[in-house]
Amino acid sequence: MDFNVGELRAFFSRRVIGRRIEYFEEVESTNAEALRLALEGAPEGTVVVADAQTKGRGRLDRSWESPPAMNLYLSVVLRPDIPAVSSSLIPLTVGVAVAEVVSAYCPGRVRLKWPNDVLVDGKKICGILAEMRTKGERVSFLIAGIGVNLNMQKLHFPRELRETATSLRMETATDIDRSDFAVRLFEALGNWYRVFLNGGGADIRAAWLRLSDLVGKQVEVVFRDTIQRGAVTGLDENGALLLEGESGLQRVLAGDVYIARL
Ligand code: BT5
Repeated sequence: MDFNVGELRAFFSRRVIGRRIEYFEEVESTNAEALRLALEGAPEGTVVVADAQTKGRGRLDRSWESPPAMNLYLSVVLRPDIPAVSSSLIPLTVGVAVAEVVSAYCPGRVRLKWPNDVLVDGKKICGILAEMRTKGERVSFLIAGIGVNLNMQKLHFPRELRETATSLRMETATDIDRSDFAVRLFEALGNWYRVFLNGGGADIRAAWLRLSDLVGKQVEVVFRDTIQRGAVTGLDENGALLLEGESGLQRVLAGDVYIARL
């Protein structure tokens, strides 16, 4: 089940996302490769895809398991002409697009976890890493990195991830065609990115909130050595998580969310 990059290039040559596709057997990180291309002037919609990553990155120096021949690791160069402060909605936009595609394979079982995890029945199937470069107060470009576990089996995961991570194959008991998934993903990304550019932030937030199932839940958000606690009331215009806690309404900009045990 090879990744058919030729088919993908033909299909997306006239659209924004995927108008240029760079495919590698192995890279350290598709985000690093996309960053390099973006600094050289690669156009919006350039996608870097790799069969394997040797140093797949998560947030905060964490790593992303990226074995060859089974999953999708890709990074998209975006060049929205917007103030940097308005960019935090982009990772959520990407999350909604991924969740929509994963939902086509396992309807009703997909949830988003703020800011950027896609879960199937509570287990992580996709991580998103957005990295930005600014020019003054505006976005110069943004790299949206997406790792989706497609055909990984339990034994391919390191032991410590076996209870918390999953793949589409594990959830559906069928082999997933990576090219098919990529076609659907590029289309969904293109559609939702257009919604974002056309001022559809409210639609994105509504779609995200519907998929997250977090509103009203009591959560703890851990960022480095700080913890914020409260009940989720929604997202603000920029995608920050809103918590109603003991000290009033708080905006959360970064961190990992845990549903509090009461
Ligand atoms: C993320 O970080 O979830 C963002 C991951 C982004 C990966 C993509 S792959 C293409 C592109 N190029 C890159 O170099 N990166 C992007 P974070 O929320 O910090 O979660 C990282 C944590 O997820 C790790 O510490 C593990 O606990 C867990 N994890 C690692 N690999 C995993 C996998 N393949 N599936 C599920 N969970 C994983």
